[in-house]
Amino acid sequence: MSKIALITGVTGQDGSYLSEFLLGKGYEVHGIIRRSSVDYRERIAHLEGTPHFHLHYADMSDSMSLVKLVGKVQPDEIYNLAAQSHVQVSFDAPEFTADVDAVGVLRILEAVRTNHLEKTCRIYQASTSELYGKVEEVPQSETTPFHPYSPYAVAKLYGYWIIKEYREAYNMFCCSGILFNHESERRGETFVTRKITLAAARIAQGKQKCLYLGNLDSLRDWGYAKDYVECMWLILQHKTPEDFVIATGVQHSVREFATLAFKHAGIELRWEGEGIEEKGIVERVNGLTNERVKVGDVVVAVSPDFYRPTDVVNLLGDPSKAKRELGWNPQTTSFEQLVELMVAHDMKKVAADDAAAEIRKVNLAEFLEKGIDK
Ligand code: NAP
Ligand code: G4F
Repeated sequence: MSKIALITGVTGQDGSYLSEFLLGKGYEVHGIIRRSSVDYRERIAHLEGTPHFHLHYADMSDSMSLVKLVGKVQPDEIYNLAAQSHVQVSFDAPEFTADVDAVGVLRILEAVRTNHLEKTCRIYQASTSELYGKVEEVPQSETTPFHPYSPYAVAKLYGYWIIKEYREAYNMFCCSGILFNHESERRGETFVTRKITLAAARIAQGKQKCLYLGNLDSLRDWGYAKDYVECMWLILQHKTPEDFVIATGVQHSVREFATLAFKHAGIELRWEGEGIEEKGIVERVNGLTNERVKVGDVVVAVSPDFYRPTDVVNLLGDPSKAKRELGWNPQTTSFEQLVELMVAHDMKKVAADDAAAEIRKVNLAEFLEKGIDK
């Protein structure tokens, strides 16, 4: 009998990689999707229609939908990845963020209890390094005190504690993976890494003039999402339910990420100025096929629009426990490889998007010429 997994957040970056990973292990995978007026299933489109992969409508803010679905699917494992996951957006929509990211976790736990699955169903909660927030020590490990520093982090802290509470109160196998930032070619386009790799590709291809960013000094421990989903599974296969920090143990600034990304796109940068006045200026170009990027052009500038009311600026994880107890290798993909693969992907994507737009233009021109009513 194959194991049954239920993934909330299946359409997200991690949900899509985790689905592939679990299908590869022979699982029957069920995912929760939401109704949307536009197509948001791009990341899992290649899995739809394949055997053992099933999608169901439900919502983290709708208890009844979760209770019914858990009863129907009878999962052996639940991976609770669904969240309003953007920190800056959580300042604009704090109540929604709390509902989905905090109370949503409680709804999942109660759905399992209501269906009397608490002895058999293991639950993984997508927790976050944002819990460390205004950090109290560097690097951060499982014993570092939390100091959440955004509405998102406060909501996720509730999720962390309610998981721990149900583990202790009801003896449930539920755990939090405290994951540090992990990125990929499937990363949402408004997170800083993907925003940079897409902009570097567009600027290199003459489709954009300048990239506007916020805090360039912010430090992150960036890993590759594909490596991290394995850990989610390993945490649920562990003999006892425990929480784990998942990180690479290597730290870089936003500025360093941008420098390397532009380099892979064929643009060497030098930095001038400080704070709001800082600029990334073209120092040298290598192998670009268009002549629109010139030495001396300002291609990165700072905009206060991307500053946060409170910003987390020094995240560095200590993955020793995961290494020791799960046998996980935190350096499978290096920072340099991560940046390179994201830029290579986005260079192709930008070129392909242009080709697709050209085809759409031709189709539209033909359509207009022929006219729909004639
Ligand atoms: P993501 O790409 O933003 O995906 C979030 C997923 O949650 C999407 O599938 C989204 O569905 C779903 N979702 C949002 N609100 C929902 C609701 N009300 N009901 C049902 N589904 C809902 O996030 P990710 O990067 O894959 O991250 C996965 C999880 O790990 C999140 O909980 C995030 O907070 C956490 N985390 C991420 C990182 C990281 O660096 N990536 C680090 C630590 C923790 P739609 O497609 O319909 O919007
Ligand atoms: O890419 P970010 O938006 O990711 P952030 O805030 O670290 O959150 C991500 O990682 C968390 C794990 O630590 C997850 F829990 C969360 O769900 C999400 O996946 O921003 C990274 C840093 C911040 O300090 C931000 O201030 O980059 C800085 N930054 C500078 N300019 C920018 C920008 N961030 C964004 N999104 N856009 C900018 O233009």
